[in-house]
Amino acid sequence: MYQLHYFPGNANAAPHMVLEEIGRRHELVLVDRAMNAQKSNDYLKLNPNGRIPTLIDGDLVLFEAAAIILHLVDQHPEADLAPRIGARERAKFYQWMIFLTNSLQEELMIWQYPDRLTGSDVAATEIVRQGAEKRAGAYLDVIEQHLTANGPLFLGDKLSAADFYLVMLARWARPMANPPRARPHIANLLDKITALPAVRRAYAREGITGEIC
Ligand SMILES: N[C@@H](CCC(=O)N[C@@H](CS)C(=O)NCC(=O)O)C(=O)O
Repeated sequence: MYQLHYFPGNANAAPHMVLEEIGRRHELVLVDRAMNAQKSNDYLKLNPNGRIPTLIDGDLVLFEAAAIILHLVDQHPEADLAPRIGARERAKFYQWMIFLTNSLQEELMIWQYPDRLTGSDVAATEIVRQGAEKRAGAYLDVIEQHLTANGPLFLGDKLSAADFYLVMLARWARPMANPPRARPHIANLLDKITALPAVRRAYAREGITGEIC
C-alpha cells in the first residue's frame, strides 16, 4: 500500500488527488509542521530536504511532488492520467508538469516566503515578494493563454495529472492581488477539477473543507 507523508494542503495535495483518482488504497502519515516534524531525524532519513511530501511505495522512497505524480501515473496507466509514453501529447504533459513545479510553484514559494532569501532585511523582503508575485502572475497568464486556445484542460478535453497540480498551486495563490481565478479559463478549469469526487475526498481527508481554490 502506498504511504503519503503529508501536512494539510501542502505539496502533498496534488499527489493525494492523483492517488484518490487512481483509486488505490493509500495511507496518510501526518508530518506535523506545527512541531517542525519535517526537520526531525526520522523524517530527514526519508526526505533529506526536510520538505513535504514523501511517498513510500514498498522499498521506493520518493520526494518531490511532481516526481511522485509521474511515478503514480506510470504505475497506473489504466487510470489514464497522462498520455501514453512516446506520444507527442506525452511531451506536452511533461512540459506542463515541469512548468508547474519548476516555474510557477517555485515563484509561489518565493512569494510566500521571501524572507528565506532576504533574512531580516524588510525592504528587500518586500521587493522580492512583489517581484515573485509579478513573475507568478506572468506564469498564470501563460496558462490562461494556453487554456483559451487549447482548453478547457491542459490537454484539451482530456483530464491529466497536470490539472490536479494547478488546483494545488491555485489554492496557495488565492491571496495574490490578481489570483488565479481572476482568469476565466483558469477559473473554469478549477471549477471542473474541484468538482471531481477524488479532489473533494483528498482535501476532506486532509481536513480541508469548503472552497478549495
Ligand atoms: N519542490 C518540493 C517542495 C516541497 C515543499 O516546499 N514543501 C513545503 C510544504 S508545501 C514544506 O515542506 N515546507 C517546510 C519547510 O520548508 O520547512 C515538492 O514539490 O515536493
